[in-house]
Amino acid sequence: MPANATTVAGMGSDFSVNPEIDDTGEFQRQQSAFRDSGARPEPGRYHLYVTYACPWASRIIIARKLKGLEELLPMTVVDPIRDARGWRFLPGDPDPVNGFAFLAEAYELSSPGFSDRVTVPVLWDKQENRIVNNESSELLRMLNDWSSEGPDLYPEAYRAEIDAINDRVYDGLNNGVYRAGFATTQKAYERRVAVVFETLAWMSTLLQERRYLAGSPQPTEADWRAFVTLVRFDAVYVGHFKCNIHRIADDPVLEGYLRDLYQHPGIAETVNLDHIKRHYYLTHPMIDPTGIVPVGPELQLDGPHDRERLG
Ligand SMILES: N[C@@H](CCC(=O)N[C@@H](CS)C(=O)NCC(=O)O)C(=O)O
Repeated sequence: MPANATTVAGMGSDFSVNPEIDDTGEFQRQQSAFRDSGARPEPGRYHLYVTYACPWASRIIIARKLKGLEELLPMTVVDPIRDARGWRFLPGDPDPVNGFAFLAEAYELSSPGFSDRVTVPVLWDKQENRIVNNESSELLRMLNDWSSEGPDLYPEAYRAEIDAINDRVYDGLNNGVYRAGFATTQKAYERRVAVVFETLAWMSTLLQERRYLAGSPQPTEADWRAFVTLVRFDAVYVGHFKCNIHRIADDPVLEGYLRDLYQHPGIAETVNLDHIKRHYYLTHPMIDPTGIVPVGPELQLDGPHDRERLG
């Protein structure tokens, strides 16, 4: 956590101020605290806490679906709207494991006095009553290893390429849009929005020749990590985070790539644009104090993409 940051995990902190801003107005994401890895669990041992709103959690919802892990790993979806008390469970989807009202209770039980930000996704161990891991990049690999069903999301032959692409996509796109959107100085915003669009331009060039980012015949984790940001881009990041140099829909290559991934079996049902839009527009009062959720845009995610010709 940056030196001058305050915390929101503790109740009563000022929710209208983003605590992860450094002295230059730049957003610095906190490090995930729980980093254990788990072998394939016995059925009933682990539980997943997620939200459809969050791109990091969505990677895990996608991996769980693609790897056929829905029975082994039950999941609970929290309310997409957060206040100063953090993520909370919905009356219609209560916490079946511990009966918690807030996800913060899971953090407190795992690490008494935990005072950093309470984030999703969370992998919970029902046997040991604690969080195993809350870092989506690691959870993605764990879920991939737990099942031979579905595609290998981190195939050996493409690992070096996937790692290099992930690094650039994380900095420039996944976290890049947050750094543009959460910037509190004009300079920091302009610096970060430029990086976002340089990254998109680089991806667009790569994807003119390749159907998927790492050059593999099937989508890998590199594609799903990019997808979760691309699918939120025109609906949220263009307006809410001011990443508005152009839309994804204005770039035929990126739009085709996004549609191709969206139309992959099982993926559309992991995308909940209502939760996504309500989360961003109602949870960041420091950016959008009115809390008005935009009606549009009309997305064409089911439209043609013509990407099969690339292999
Ligand atoms: N490093 C984490 C980041 C997760 C994260 O930042 N999640 C956001 C939602 S998109 C969150 O829960 N934020 C709560 C907060 O900032 O208070 C991961 O990739 O799993």
